[in-house]
Amino acid sequence: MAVHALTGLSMVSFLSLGYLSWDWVKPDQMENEPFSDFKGRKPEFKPRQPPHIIFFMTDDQGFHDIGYHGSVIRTPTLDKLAAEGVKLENYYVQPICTPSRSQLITGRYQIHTGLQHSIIRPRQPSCLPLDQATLPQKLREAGYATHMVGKWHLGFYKRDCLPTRRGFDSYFGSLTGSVDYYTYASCDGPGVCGYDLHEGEEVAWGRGGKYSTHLYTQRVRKILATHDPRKPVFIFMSFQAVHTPLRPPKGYIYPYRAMGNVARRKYAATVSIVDEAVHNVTYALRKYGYYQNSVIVFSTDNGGQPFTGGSNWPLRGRKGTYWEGGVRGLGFVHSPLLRRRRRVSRALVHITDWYPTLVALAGGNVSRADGLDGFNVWPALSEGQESPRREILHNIDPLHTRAPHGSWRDGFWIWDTGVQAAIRVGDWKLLTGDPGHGDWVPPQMLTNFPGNWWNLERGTGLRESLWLFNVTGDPFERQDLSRQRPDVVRELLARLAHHNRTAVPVRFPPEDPRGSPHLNGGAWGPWVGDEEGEREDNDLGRTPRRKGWSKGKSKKKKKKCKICKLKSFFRKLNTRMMSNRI
Ligand SMILES: *[C@@H]1O[C@H](CO)[C@@H](O)[C@H](O)[C@H]1NC(C)=O
Ligand SMILES: *[C@@H]1O[C@H](CO)[C@@H](O)[C@H](O)[C@H]1NC(C)=O
Ligand SMILES: *[C@@H]1O[C@H](CO)[C@@H](O)[C@H](O)[C@H]1NC(C)=O
Ligand SMILES: *[C@@H]1O[C@H](CO)[C@@H](O)[C@H](O)[C@H]1NC(C)=O
Ligand SMILES: [Ca+2]
Repeated sequence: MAVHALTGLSMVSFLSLGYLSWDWVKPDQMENEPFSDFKGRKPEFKPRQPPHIIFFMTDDQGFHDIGYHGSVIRTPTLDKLAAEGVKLENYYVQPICTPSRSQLITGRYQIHTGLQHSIIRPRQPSCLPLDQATLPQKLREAGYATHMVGKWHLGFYKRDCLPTRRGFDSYFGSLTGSVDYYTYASCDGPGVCGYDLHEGEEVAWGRGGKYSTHLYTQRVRKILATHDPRKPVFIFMSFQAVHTPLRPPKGYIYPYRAMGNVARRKYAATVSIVDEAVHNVTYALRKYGYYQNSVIVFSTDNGGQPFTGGSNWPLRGRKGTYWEGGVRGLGFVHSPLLRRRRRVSRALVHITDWYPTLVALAGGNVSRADGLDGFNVWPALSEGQESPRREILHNIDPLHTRAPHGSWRDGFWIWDTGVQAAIRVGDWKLLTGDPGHGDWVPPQMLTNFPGNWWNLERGTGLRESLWLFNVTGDPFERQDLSRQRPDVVRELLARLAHHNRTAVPVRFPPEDPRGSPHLNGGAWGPWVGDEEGEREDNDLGRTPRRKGWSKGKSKKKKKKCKICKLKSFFRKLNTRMMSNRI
């Protein structure tokens, strides 16, 4: 009882500090104000030459972890780019890595790719289905050079799954979900560690040692310096930051030394390095003549993890949950090609929308026949038109542990509320099953955070299996309206049932011990041969083969020495590093 009183009290004091106001969304910046000077113009805007597209994605950056959302974290570059562009303030991503990335790159919901459940684990023989066309493939068809730098996390058990086989001309980065920022070691349980830095389809031995945000920035700069700006380029810069394990260089921590909370301090520094990276890349865009004809998109992949310094305040929940804190994304578009700049957009936008939006912008070909779940939102972003999107299926995960209190009866015999699912229709959001911890974690001012706070809030209020919110009026999900509005509940349950009828079976194969790095030269990489892979997947389309994954004998000797050093390093690895792999 005392515990709850304390919680309530703290909440009240945070409320009175004004944290709950959306004060960064000024009413005069709203998109639906009348703009007479644009009336009667052709809605589509086609630049003479397709624009260069730079897509920045951060990993686990929380809603409250950017300067313009009132954060203590300093992000001057991101704030400026966003202020000059269009801030997306009704923008949604998926709650964890693989799902968000799969939806970005296919324009489809997970129920249509089989990736409904969890992430792809390093030893799982699974990857983004090969019969799905990808965003870079489409841009390549439209004449783009396509480059990816950074985190993949869409599977790699065979060569055909690698980024260079899924539409990217070049790739430099890590294939698994979480690596060390300097050593590029990635662990999948105690003792199952391997090197994970790749150049194209080869292990990039000897290229580690440098902090990844700097390393990746250097790579993007090099691409921009060597590419001919007269040919359109797509660069997907997929930061490893700001995922754990947080080890920012000391110099970047210094400005945050006054922060009592150590996790938050390191996290803040990590975000600031991303800000600097975006500054450097934008500088290179200008210097090498890309900027005037470029579209820059910035997006997080999922909500923040308060346990390790992230913050989604004042939203409910965190990374890995279907509460707004897990799925409401940070994002903005910056481009000289935007027709109406310096705006906050409240248009409903989802991560699946980038695929059709960017392909259309590139002059490429997307048709209804492609079966996309995304919409072309460029007119909404660029001109403030209404979003064509009315609904978002956040997910249906039939493998997630059943909510103990859920039943078909609670779902009016329309839906089994034991199943984890969430959907947004207009203002309404409905959640069923176990959406994950639904706590509101305030900014980490407490030195001993998360300790005390976490224990107070955790696991409370999960007796239910169905919630309904007017997320437009109540973005913090404080007022469950499911009892007042059974009519709306039934409607949304029917939408879930409708979507469920289009779902493909979940792919979540058991781990394959052959995937262990110690059986593959000390590195993570494809372990299933092409022939075997073909037998397994002969129902799926494939892209043409290229020169293979190098296991050439000539290289073995050189590798071995590196492996000895790495192996001894892996033995010393702290196992705590593995606690946050998603
Ligand atoms: C940005 O560029 C400056 C100047 O070249 C350099 O010192 C800094 O390390 C770069 N930062 C990143 C994150 O790449
Ligand atoms: C677009 O793709 C469809 C099939 O995917 C094809 O029939 C059509 O000819 C293509 N259009 C253009 C302009 O390439
Ligand atoms: C979703 O569809 C599957 C396959 O058709 C079915 O077995 C399952 O019962 C459906 N789930 C719900 C909650 O309706
Ligand atoms: C949701 O709340 C907003 C703000 O209070 C209100 O304007 C809107 O009409 C509500 N939507 C529905 C469907 O009731
Ligand atoms: Ca993530």
